[in-house]
This record gives sequence, structure tokens and C-alpha cells, in this order.
Amino acid sequence: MKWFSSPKHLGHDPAVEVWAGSPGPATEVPARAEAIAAALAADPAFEAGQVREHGRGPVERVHEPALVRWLEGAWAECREVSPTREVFPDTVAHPGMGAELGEPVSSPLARVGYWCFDTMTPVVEGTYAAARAAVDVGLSALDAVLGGERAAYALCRPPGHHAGRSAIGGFCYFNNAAAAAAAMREAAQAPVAILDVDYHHGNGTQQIFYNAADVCYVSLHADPDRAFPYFTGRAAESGQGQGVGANRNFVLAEGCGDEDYLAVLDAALDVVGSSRAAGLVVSLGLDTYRLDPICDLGLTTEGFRRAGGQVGRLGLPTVVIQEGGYYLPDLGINARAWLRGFLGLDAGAPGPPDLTAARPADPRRHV
Ligand code: SP5
Ligand code: ZN
Repeated sequence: MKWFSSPKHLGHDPAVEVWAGSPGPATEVPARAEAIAAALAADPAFEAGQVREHGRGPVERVHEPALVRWLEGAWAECREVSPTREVFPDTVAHPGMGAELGEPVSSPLARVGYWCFDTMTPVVEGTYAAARAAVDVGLSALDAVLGGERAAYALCRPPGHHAGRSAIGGFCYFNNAAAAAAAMREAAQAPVAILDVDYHHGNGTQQIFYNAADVCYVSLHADPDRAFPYFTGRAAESGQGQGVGANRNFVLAEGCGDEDYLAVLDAALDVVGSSRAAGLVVSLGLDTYRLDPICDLGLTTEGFRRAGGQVGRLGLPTVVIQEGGYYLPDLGINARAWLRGFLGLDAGAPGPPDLTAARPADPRRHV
């Protein structure tokens, strides 16, 4: 399978995020993508592809152009007013304020609170370039699929599924999966589907396509009664207008393990299968892992392989987009297991690659 990544993700390197008012070390860090890249680079089932720039057009197809303009200059315009190298909002545009909301013209900090909905999505100097590159990574994987590959993997970072048409949040700035799905729909001139298996509900992706009949969004995630993003992701949210019926949410109970999870995944895949989709975008979050530090499900590495296998058996041209996943020691093997499962392979070597395996045999070794 071809896979794509960009070194520009390294410039998005926040040291700090804020949860429930407390600053702590950032969770969504460059080492995440590096861990996955190392696992794929060491596995001959994967071949690195070339990332091509696609410009602003595909970003502005799924985001308000004013959001893109703002993010481009946000860090620079906040340098003077932000006490740290990470820029956070201090006052968020809340509907209860009763104001006629438009993008504020005078205060840089007001603009942050206008476009950003939480305190865990810092803007640093390299954020915009990294977020733009992540969209290009996804679109380059799509190009490979449009060129005839059965599937391709986009190692997107930062992730994207919490970013809405006019909002950043949940570690997400531009919605990589939405941009890929919109471009896929355009190229195929046919309906497409998005399967979102990140632990968290993809509120941004849901919102962007909520009125669309030809992009079916299907998500499995922790019940928002207990998990971020709290305000979206319930089973009753089924689409609006033309899009009624093209949005499906499946909620997972705390501690849900492989067997229960795979049964729900089967039901979700039935929805995708009957959606008339000509292609599939997968939002692949690995934060459903049993050891994930910020989540509470119980999937194993073998569960990821089986999940990938179930998705692969749909038989659709597929672009896999990386979303969350925060347990660094096993992030690489988990991504590889899911993707190898998709290809119908075993999960691969359990530990780090054996670098001695490629060397000629040493006659003095008797092990
Ligand atoms: C792409 C992605 O996976 N974004 C996830 C963003 C959600 N971050 C979780 C925030 C949960 C805050 N809970 C605080 C509990 C402290 N023990
Ligand atoms: Zn997540």
C-alpha cells in the first residue's frame, strides 16, 4: 500500500494544551507521526509516495475562506498579546452572548475566540503550514486511489475531523478527511462515504456534510455523554434537508472491547455498503486502543487488524486518513496492524523491526 506524509507536520509542535483550565503537556505531538512513519517504513508491504501541493481550493471547498485567511496570520498577529508561544482563546464566541456574531475586526485575541471552540487546540508558528500540508497529504493519497490503487494511507498530522466549516478545535485545524471526501466526490461524480472510527465523534466532518445526500458520514465513537466533543455524536443526529438519512452515529460504551466493537463496526459497514458510495474515506483514529492515555475503550492490536480486515472486505476504493491515537509506544504497530488487516495480511512483527534480519547470516552465531 502507498502511504504519504509531509515533514511540515514537525513545525506544529505545541508544548502545552489546557484541559479543564489546567495547562499540561501537549498530547497531539510530532512524535505521533514519526512513530507511525517508522513502523511503515520498516515494512515492505508499504511504499512511500510523493506528496503534491493542491493549493487552497480544496481547503476552501470545505472551510469558510475567512477561516483559512485567519489561520494563516493568526500566530503572527497574536505574538504581542499571547503570553506563551502557543496561542489560545480567552473569550469564545458563545451563542448565549446574544451578540450579532461576525469576525471581529480589531482584536487578534477576539479573532482566536471567534474561530476556535476549545483550549486544547493551540496555534504555534508552524501550525498553518502543517495543517495545509496535512490536507495535501490526504489529497495525494486520494490521487493514488484515483490513479488505480485499491487503497492508500495518508499520515495526516495535525488531525482534522473536529474542524468544522468555520471552526478549529479538538487538536484539528483543517478537516483532512472532509477535503479528501469532497475531492473524491467531485472526481467520481458519484456519492462517497466517510467511515470515522476515531474514539471521538467527528463533529466537524458531520457538520460539513450534514445537508449532503451524496456524502454519507458514519461514525463509531465514545458516547458524548461522557466524552469530548460532548455536544454532538448522538444516534438521533441523522442529517438535515437533502442529507436526512446520510448521517449515522454509533455510540460505544466505556471499556468496549474487540468483540463488541467489531459487531458495531459490522452494523456501521452495512450502512456504508447500502449507501451507493463509489469510494470510501476512513478517518482512522487509534485512540480506541486499550492503553490510550486520554480514552477508555479496550481495543487490542489484533482488534485493529480485524477491524481493518472488515473494512477492506467492503471492496471500495479507499483513502485512509490518520486522526487521533496517543499511546506512542504502540501507535506504529497499531496503524500497521489496521492497514495490514485491510490488505488481508497478518499484523506483522509484534515489536520494533528486527534490523539484523536483513544482514547475511553470521556463521559464528548459534541462535
Ligand atoms: C483528533 C482527536 O483525537 N482529538 C481529540 C481531542 C479531545 N481531547 C480530549 C479532551 C478530554 C479532556 N478530558 C480531561 C480529562 C482529564 N483527566
Ligand atoms: Zn480522537
